[in-house]
Amino acid sequence: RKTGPGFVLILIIHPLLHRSRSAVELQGNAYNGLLIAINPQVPEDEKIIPNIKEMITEASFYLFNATKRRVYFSNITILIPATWKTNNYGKPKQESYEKADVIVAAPYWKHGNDPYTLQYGECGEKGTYIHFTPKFLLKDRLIDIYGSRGRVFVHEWAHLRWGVFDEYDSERPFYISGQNQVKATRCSSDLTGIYVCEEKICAQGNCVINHVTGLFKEGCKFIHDKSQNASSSIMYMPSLSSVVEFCDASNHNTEAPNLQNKMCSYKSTWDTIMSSADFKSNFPMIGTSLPPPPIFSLLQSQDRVICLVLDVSSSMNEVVKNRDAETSGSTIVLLTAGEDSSISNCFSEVKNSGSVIHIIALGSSAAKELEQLANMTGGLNFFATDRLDSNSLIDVFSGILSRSGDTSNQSVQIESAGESTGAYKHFNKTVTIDSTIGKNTFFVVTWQKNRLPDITLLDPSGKRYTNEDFEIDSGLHRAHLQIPEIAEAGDWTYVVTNTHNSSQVLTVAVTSRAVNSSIPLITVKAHTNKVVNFYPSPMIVYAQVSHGFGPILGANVTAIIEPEDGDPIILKLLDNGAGADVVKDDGVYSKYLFSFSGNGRYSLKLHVQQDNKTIRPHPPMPWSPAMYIPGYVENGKIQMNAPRPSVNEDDSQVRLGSFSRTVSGESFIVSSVPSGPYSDMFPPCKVIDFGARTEDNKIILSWTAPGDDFDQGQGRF
Ligand SMILES: *[C@@H]1O[C@H](CO)[C@@H](O)[C@H](O)[C@H]1NC(C)=O
Ligand SMILES: *[C@@H]1O[C@H](CO)[C@@H](O)[C@H](O)[C@H]1NC(C)=O
Ligand SMILES: *[C@@H]1O[C@H](CO)[C@@H](O)[C@H](O)[C@H]1NC(C)=O
Ligand SMILES: *[C@@H]1O[C@H](CO)[C@@H](O)[C@H](O)[C@H]1NC(C)=O
Ligand SMILES: *[C@@H]1O[C@H](CO)[C@@H](O)[C@H](O)[C@H]1NC(C)=O
Ligand SMILES: *[C@@H]1O[C@H](CO)[C@@H](O)[C@H](O)[C@H]1NC(C)=O
Ligand SMILES: *[C@@H]1O[C@H](CO)[C@@H](O)[C@H](O)[C@H]1NC(C)=O
Ligand SMILES: *[C@@H]1O[C@H](CO)[C@@H](O)[C@H](O)[C@H]1NC(C)=O
Ligand SMILES: *[C@@H]1O[C@H](CO)[C@@H](O)[C@H](O)[C@H]1NC(C)=O
Ligand SMILES: *[C@@H]1O[C@H](CO)[C@@H](O)[C@H](O)[C@H]1NC(C)=O
Ligand SMILES: [Ca+2]
Repeated sequence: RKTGPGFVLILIIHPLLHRSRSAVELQGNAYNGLLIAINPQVPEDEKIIPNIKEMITEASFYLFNATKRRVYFSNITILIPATWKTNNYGKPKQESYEKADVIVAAPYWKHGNDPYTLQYGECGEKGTYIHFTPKFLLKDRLIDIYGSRGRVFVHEWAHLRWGVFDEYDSERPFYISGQNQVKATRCSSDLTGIYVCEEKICAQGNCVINHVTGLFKEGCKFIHDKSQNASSSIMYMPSLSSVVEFCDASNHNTEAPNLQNKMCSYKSTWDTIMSSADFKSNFPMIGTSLPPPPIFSLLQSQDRVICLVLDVSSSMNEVVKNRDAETSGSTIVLLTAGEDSSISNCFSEVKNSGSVIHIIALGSSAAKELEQLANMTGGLNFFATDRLDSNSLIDVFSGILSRSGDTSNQSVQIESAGESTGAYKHFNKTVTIDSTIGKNTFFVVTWQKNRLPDITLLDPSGKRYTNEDFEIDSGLHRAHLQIPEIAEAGDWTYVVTNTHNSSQVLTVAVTSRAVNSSIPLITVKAHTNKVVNFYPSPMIVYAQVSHGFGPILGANVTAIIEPEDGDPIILKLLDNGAGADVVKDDGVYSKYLFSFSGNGRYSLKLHVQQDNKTIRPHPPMPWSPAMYIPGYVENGKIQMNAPRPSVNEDDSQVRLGSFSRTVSGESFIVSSVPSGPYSDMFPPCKVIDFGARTEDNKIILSWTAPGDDFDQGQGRF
């Protein structure tokens, strides 16, 4: 084996961003375990916590009524960052910023306060988190613009929990109805208001039809009556006081060109919600009494004890029992290659231990129950193959992160490469240190045979590092170099020469940290949409590439998926809004995964690379944010809100130069793959970007063609 404890302990400090599943459970009619976390960079403000409590309390009653007495919020946890004053708050156990359902953090773009839900799954799939800015929670003038915070919360909760979509569409605010009339994209269509155009753009403020599109010209807006009779929909405009329900089959507007219709095949939001798992066996509360108000627990993040457990051949019981009350809330990283038939004996103890257990299953014989240990403690699951040419253990350790939301001292992996190198041959490559990183930069080289390879490393200005500069551990076959102070941004080239007279595997891994805590890091998160998959159902692999909260577009993203036995599957992930990729240009790259070579555990690794270029997202926020209400008509008078702050070029993206990242995602399990050859099982996927426009009396249709198998290969039409 090429690893030893010493090797592992050095690497344990390498974290990586990883979002794990929500811990919210529906028990009876009550949602328990909702986690709201405040980012460590948010300055302390004594009003934030009371305003969160007020928001959730209002939301709970509104939600209860909107779901016809089916669900409300009960136990809520608010996670306060370590950067805030201590105040006898509780100590977190399995809660961490990275797992939060709701985050409070700096805005997505500089002057924006739009609440939004990070949602890039299919219809009915859960979102990742809801993002509120501190200003949204503190500035009461924003209530006129977005509606009351509790109502906004229920709107976002429906995105997050039930995978429904908005019923407005800022890109397509109008449509031509079946009666050949121009209408505002909305639900229900009973909502009343007037069409108004800014005086600057249209004469006398009247909306004018554009003869090419048949729709109103730019500058025209639909201004709602403040007082309405229509009671839906919450996915449209919960800020209207009459709106207390979701659109259902009786009033759903199937003509509106919005995401809900596009993604959910014209099904109403209420019908989509009712078909979610929450309502399979849930019954409305009987009687007329209101549910109890939510209960809040306040916890404050603190440093976590990390304990590494290598290969427990005896029993998991020992590991958990030895943890006393002091270490509850610690993190255990369990690295195991063996079988342990008694794992399930300690499940209840594990569950009560208050520890988070991350699992690294090594090789193909690791016990089958391991995944459950991580599942019940909110830990992560990884699988490392024992193939010699992969750095899988190094990569996996980079996948275990401090998860506090503080990226200023977080290590990121830039390179992970390995190659079987012939006698006296060399292995060389160039890695890019980008402008966001450079502190604590490590180069780590490993080899197999009892002979130190020749290592040469050149920095961007030509300075040369050789074996003399590296710290060498010949017993572990490993050498490492920490670049003093800040590693220079640019291309670094390494050449590792095999000095042995037979061929061997040489590997190189490079990690670094943020250069300055005020510069956001370029980060990559890797995950699949399922933890267990049954053939022939397909999976989706996702990579989220971002700079702070901003998406990075146009990167080359390659997924390497390794089974227990057999060759890795290589996929190029795309951000093109077609096939598995729901939203174009949101920095989330996706691809279907369906051609499995066998059953068992699979590991996931991503390589992300980008040249020196800048592509700005358009619109600046790719996920549909809460509606910015232009104004209302009240007693026949138009009352306009302050206009939406405009997005300035510099706000949406800075020039980053070229960069690269290597990231491991959680492992997953595939079963029911037949052993023999199989016939063409896979249909082309659904077209989700179909469009039509008129030009010179012709209708031009456009769409991205799916593949023969989902989004891969060439379909025939
Ligand atoms: C509750 O919902 C019903 C419709 O289902 C509505 O008539 C009623 O006004 C709502 N009550 C409140 C307090 O929002
Ligand atoms: C919710 O909180 C109450 C009071 O703190 C507690 O009694 C109850 O067990 C909690 N429920 C859950 C599911 O955690
Ligand atoms: C609401 O309903 C009332 C009574 O039916 C009617 O008088 C009023 O005009 C309606 N308001 C709107 C905005 O449609
Ligand atoms: C974790 O376990 C629960 C209950 O056993 C199951 O419903 C859930 O799907 C599991 N989650 C994952 C991610 O495996
Ligand atoms: C950053 O992390 C390193 C290694 O864990 C530690 O030595 C250093 O003190 C940390 N720096 C800060 C500013 O927290
Ligand atoms: C690696 O070495 C080969 C042969 O010496 C050379 O052609 C190539 O340019 C080198 N690549 C890098 C990235 O330095
Ligand atoms: C490699 O070198 C060792 C001694 O260092 C020698 O015993 C062995 O025969 C050599 N192998 C080859 C393939 O030349
Ligand atoms: C970090 O960047 C900020 C703004 O760019 C600058 O003011 C500050 O001096 C930098 N800090 C360090 C330690 O370089
Ligand atoms: C990205 O992919 C394109 C096309 O495959 C290729 O031309 C380009 O060199 C790649 N860029 C990087 C940084 O790897
Ligand atoms: C990126 O390109 C710009 C101009 O295109 C250039 O000024 C800059 O130096 C380049 N940066 C790097 C790191 O190559
Ligand atoms: Ca995308």
